[in-house]
Amino acid sequence: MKLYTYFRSSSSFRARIALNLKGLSYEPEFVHLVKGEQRSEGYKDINPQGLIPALEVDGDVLSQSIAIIEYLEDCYPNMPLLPMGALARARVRSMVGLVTAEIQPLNNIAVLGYLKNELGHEQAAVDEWYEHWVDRGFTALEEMVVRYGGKDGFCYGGAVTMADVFFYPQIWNARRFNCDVSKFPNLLRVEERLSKVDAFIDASPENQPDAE
Ligand SMILES: N[C@@H](CCC(=O)N[C@@H](CS)C(=O)NCC(=O)O)C(=O)O
Repeated sequence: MKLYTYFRSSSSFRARIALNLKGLSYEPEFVHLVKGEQRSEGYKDINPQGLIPALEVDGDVLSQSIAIIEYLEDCYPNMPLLPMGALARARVRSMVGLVTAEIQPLNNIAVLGYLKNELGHEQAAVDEWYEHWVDRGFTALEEMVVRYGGKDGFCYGGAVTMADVFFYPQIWNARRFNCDVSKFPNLLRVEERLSKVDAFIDASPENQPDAE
């Protein structure tokens, strides 16, 4: 398997964690987002959306981190990332949706660039925008973790799930943008717990070969 990735991309970070948790080796192919390599014709042949991650499997290419990780879950059910039971699975997917639909798309590199370059906002306003959507999403996620997180320090129940796989890169990114995450004690507890899991450590941006 080949993963198109960039060390700081939170969506690629999700895919790296899932691959690691399932014990799958992959060949990384680096796409430098700041240099705009995702918009090159060569890369758009691979993923017409011009976004990473993309996962190449036996000549086929998958895009969108949820689809990639659900594919891994279907093909490699060892170390399941979804709990048993329809309700439990739906709750985990709610947390995944909160991150993937309500936070990350509003704060990705293209959106921030558009606010600054096309709409002419100052960097301070762009930073405020970023923190606003993190704050709103994390306020809700904090409450969900209180309700469903159990005592072991994971987002849902007593083991790592897809909710953790999607949450961890988002808080890493929030810290990078200097958001105040101190007001989310339960999220901090989950972050602390996950920061001790090898699959998360090995997938972290600072441990990638393309880290700068
Ligand atoms: N919904 C997509 C989001 C992918 C995404 O936004 N990727 C970012 C990096 S985290 C990207 O490639 N940005 C490049 C750009 O916007 O030009 C997923 O979950 O895979």
